[in-house]
Amino acid sequence: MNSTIQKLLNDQIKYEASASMQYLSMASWADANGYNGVAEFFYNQSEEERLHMTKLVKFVNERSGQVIIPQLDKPKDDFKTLNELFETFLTSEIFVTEQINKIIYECLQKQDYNVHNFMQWYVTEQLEEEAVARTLLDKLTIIGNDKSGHYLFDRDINTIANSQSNEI
Ligand code: OFO
Repeated sequence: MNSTIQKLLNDQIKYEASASMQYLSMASWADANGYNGVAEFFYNQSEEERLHMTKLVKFVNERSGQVIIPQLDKPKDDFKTLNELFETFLTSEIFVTEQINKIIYECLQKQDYNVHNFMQWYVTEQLEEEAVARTLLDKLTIIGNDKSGHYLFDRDINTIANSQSNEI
């Protein structure tokens, strides 16, 4: 495997792992603050990101590359509002998309169509996750500071997220 691509894939393993820990931290914050629906949503997101990470680890090993399991920074764990929580979600997903695009670019430069093909799954996944994050943030913007709106948002979050991903 080309060393630049291997390095980028290892970086991506770290980003997926960091996203998983970040979402776990967000799930825990939501749990502690009485938002059980939001907590469940982020526990699930955290699991998904862990699977994204593991998929990369297995792929690099299958290609006889060298995997480096990374040390992670402490995730953000202090949020003032639900809006801040979901802004963090969207920012994280946009960042991950940008990093995936860098891998795709490098694959085309180095003509590694095998990795390019593998990464298409992540491109599709990111399209979906960014759309879900934007939809949820839009709903929160509409709700504003209305506490009963937050209650309903927490109750309905999985329905909102699922209807979004079904449209894609
Ligand atoms: Fe949504 O980050 Fe994984 O790919």
